[in-house]
This record gives sequence, structure tokens and C-alpha cells, in this order.
Amino acid sequence: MEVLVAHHGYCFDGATTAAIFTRFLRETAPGLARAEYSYKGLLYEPNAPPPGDKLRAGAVNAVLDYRYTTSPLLEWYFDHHVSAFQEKGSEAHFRADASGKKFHDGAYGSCTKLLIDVARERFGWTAPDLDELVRWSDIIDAARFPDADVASSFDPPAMAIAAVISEQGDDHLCGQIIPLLATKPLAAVAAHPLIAQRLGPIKLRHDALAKRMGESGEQRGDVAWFDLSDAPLDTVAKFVGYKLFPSAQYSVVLSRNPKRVKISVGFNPWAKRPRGHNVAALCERYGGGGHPVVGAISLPPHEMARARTAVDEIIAALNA
Ligand SMILES: [Mn+2]
Repeated sequence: MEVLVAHHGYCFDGATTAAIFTRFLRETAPGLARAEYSYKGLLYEPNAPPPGDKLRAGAVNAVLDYRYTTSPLLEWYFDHHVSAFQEKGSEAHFRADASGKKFHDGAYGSCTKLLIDVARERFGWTAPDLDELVRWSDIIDAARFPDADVASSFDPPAMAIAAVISEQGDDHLCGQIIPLLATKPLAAVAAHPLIAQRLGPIKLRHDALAKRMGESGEQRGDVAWFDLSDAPLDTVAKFVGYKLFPSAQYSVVLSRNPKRVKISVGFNPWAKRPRGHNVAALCERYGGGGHPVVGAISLPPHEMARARTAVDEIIAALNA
């Protein structure tokens, strides 16, 4: 029997949810202890096909930390994205499900925490050796860092692993990292050559990006705004903007790579005033999505003009 684990790619929460789900299924599902588990990353890309298209007949299929699908092939589902129900009729389909294997809760900061809570409460399954993994995934996915410096550090093992997954993750690499996350302490995973050998160049690119953001950034009202569209962006630095503009309530970053133009929108986790806007709802207006505090819009690479219009409108909306 094969188990196909389709997870949000390529981010720490998607990978850790896949790792814990693997343990959960191996240790609770009859006949799946020795099954072959394969991993497929699902991206929030422009015109991304419904995840049901990626599922395989004859396998046990799971979709984790990603949009719901009405596909009859879907057996297990866990997600916490408030934008999970984009496929037509999908929310009603989910509500009507009686399998007891499909779970969504938009109040969760990470899918990892949703999974571990559901596994304990509904299935009586626990894995205390994974506590550290759960704790870090919840910190990283919900941006619950004490400050922008910690948020930009690669020193904690989880942060090093998260950086490698988000910057160089693909199905081949995640297919090797996920089984490690499922069975080894974070420090051991971070010390593994898969992570350690990739981290040096990532740090260098991160420092270069921080410099570029310092040069191009400006604050418009409550919004720190970074136009990084002049050259392709090959790395991400989600929190550097708030290091540069600590008084900003929100940040907006325009970037591009050969595959897409991206607008990233976020609420400053260390803002002194409460959040007045739902970032996911704002991104949905332009076909994007995410969470109340962080979201993104991806457009085809030739739509830079439309992206710039959207950026102006989003900054105006966040200042309203
Ligand atoms: Mn997540």
C-alpha cells in the first residue's frame, strides 16, 4: 500500500505536518506501519490546479496545510488556512463529510499544532518526542517570535531547517528531510549534511537581501513598503522589514522570479497597536490568500503592471 502525503510546499509547517502525519498513520492505521510514504509539495501558484489533480488512485491520499479538494480520492485532510475553501462547493462538501478524517480550523497558528491536537483528542495518539518540533512549527508559522532579531536568526536548529526548506525545498529534498523530522531531534536534523551544507550560502544571500531592503525600503503611513522587483528574488526575509521600520504596522513586498510576480503582505507581529485589517481577505481580492496576519498574491510574470496597481491599492487600504 502506498500513502501519498500532499503537503503545503515548501515551508516548515507543511513539512512538519507531513512528518507528524507519517508517524501518526504508521502508529495508528492498520496495515500502514510499513507502507511506502511519498511526499508531494503543493504550491500557491497562479492557476494552481485543485489539489485533487495530484492525488493517486489506489493510494491512501492526504492533503495537509493546503486547500481543500472535493476529490473522491481525498482520505485525510488537515488545514488551518482561512482561505482553504476556494474550489467551488468545497466548504459545503467539507461540512457534509462524515469520514472523521478531515479537519480544518482557521484559528490555529500552525497545521502541525492542529494535527497533534486532533490526534490526541480524537485518536488518543501522542508523540512526546515531537514536542519540540510542534512548538517550533507553531512559533514559525504563526510568527510568534519574541522580536524581529530572533525572527531573522538562523541559530535555532528549527530556523536553519526552515530556511533550507523554504529556499531550496523540492519533493526530492523534502522527501529526505521529512522522515528525519519525524524521527530525530531538531538539533540532529540541523546538523545533517542535507541542512548544514546548504545553510552557508543561504545566510550570505539573506545578508545581501537585508542590505537591498535597507536601500529600497520606505514607510508610507503605517506600511513599510519594499519594491524588490528590479532583480529576481531568490531568497526571502519575512521579518527584516520590521527590523528596518519598527513603527510600521504592516509590510508590503513586491518581488519577482522567472515563474511569477509576488506581492507579500504582512502584519508586524511586534506592532504596538492592534491589527485593523484581515490580510487574507485583502489578498483574496486579487486572487491570493493566506492568514489574517500574513498573505500573498502571485501573478503571472508578465503582469507586473497589474501587480503595481494592486500594491498601491493594498497600501491605501492598509492605511485607511
Ligand atoms: Mn501552515
